[in-house]
Amino acid sequence: MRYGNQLAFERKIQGTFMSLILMGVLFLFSNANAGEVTKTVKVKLFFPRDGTENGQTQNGTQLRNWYYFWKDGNVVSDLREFNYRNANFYGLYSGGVLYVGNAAPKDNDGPIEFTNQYYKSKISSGANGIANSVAIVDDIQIISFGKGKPDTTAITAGSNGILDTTPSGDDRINSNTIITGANGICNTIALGDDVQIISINRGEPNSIIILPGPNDFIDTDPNNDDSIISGGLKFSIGANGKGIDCCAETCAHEKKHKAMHDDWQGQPDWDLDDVPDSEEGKAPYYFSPRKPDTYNLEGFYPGSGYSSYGDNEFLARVAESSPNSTNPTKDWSEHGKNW
Ligand SMILES: [Ca+2]
Ligand SMILES: [Ca+2]
Ligand SMILES: [Ca+2]
Ligand SMILES: [Ca+2]
Repeated sequence: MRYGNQLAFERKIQGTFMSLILMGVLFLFSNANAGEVTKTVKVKLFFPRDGTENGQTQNGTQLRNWYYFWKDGNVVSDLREFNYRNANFYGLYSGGVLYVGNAAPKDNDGPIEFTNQYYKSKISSGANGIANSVAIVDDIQIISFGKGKPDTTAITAGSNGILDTTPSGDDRINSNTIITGANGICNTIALGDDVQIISINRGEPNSIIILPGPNDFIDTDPNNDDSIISGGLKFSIGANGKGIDCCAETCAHEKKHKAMHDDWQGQPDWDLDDVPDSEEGKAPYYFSPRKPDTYNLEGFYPGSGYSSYGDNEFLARVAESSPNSTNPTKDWSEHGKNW
């Protein structure tokens, strides 16, 4: 069995490379030399996803095969609106232009669960048990700054069952224990075999010191070892597509950034997170009108810059779950849908 000579085969492949990519399957005929048997060979050719064999450029940048063929063949429909940038990001919306980068054809990193930091949250006194934060806006301070939770157990009697310690400051005795008194701070050192439950000059750890107030959002930034106790509103957002699916999700994400910009530009935006005041503070996500990164995306992606526009980024990630159309039958990338 022969398939013609190798050189002719290679030339034929080169000449039909483009149509192979677009059609995926082509019937090649060997050269019918005298005395040879003519055979029909069905060939599938795939392109290296991240290579530049397509030979095309855009603004002087060599195009990766995935971008060129998936756009040219309408394999990822949104790509027609995107430029390519040779950078290690998924996508970018900048200066009115949509870009896909070198991560777009790879693996998406979602879904990821994020927790609302401020809606119906509270602030706790932390390990030192002392309120180190002062409530602002309409937040309600239920334990005064510098104090702890009043009248909590500071010292117990120990194994002899007898309280050997005399209370100091505003601490006082309550049924064979010493309690922290009105200031909520332990002012007494245990004597004998008495047990020091709360360290001297501290309060009961992790006491609630500030409530969110009428607007339902914690507006105060916790200080020192104080911390926010979330109200528990969580969402799992983003998507996990690979190849053309990841690319389509990336496009949906960046187009959402663009749509939000186009729809909302010029509207009042107190916290400058590119989500206008009119869109914050409401169901289902309850973004804080005064915090730009309600779900702490920066905490998951340190150094990302999401601290300044995490709420806008959150909505772009939500959009990844609703990408526009792809055509998997025309994905002839290596390791792609037809591999
Ligand atoms: Ca504290
Ligand atoms: Ca509040
Ligand atoms: Ca805002
Ligand atoms: Ca916000």
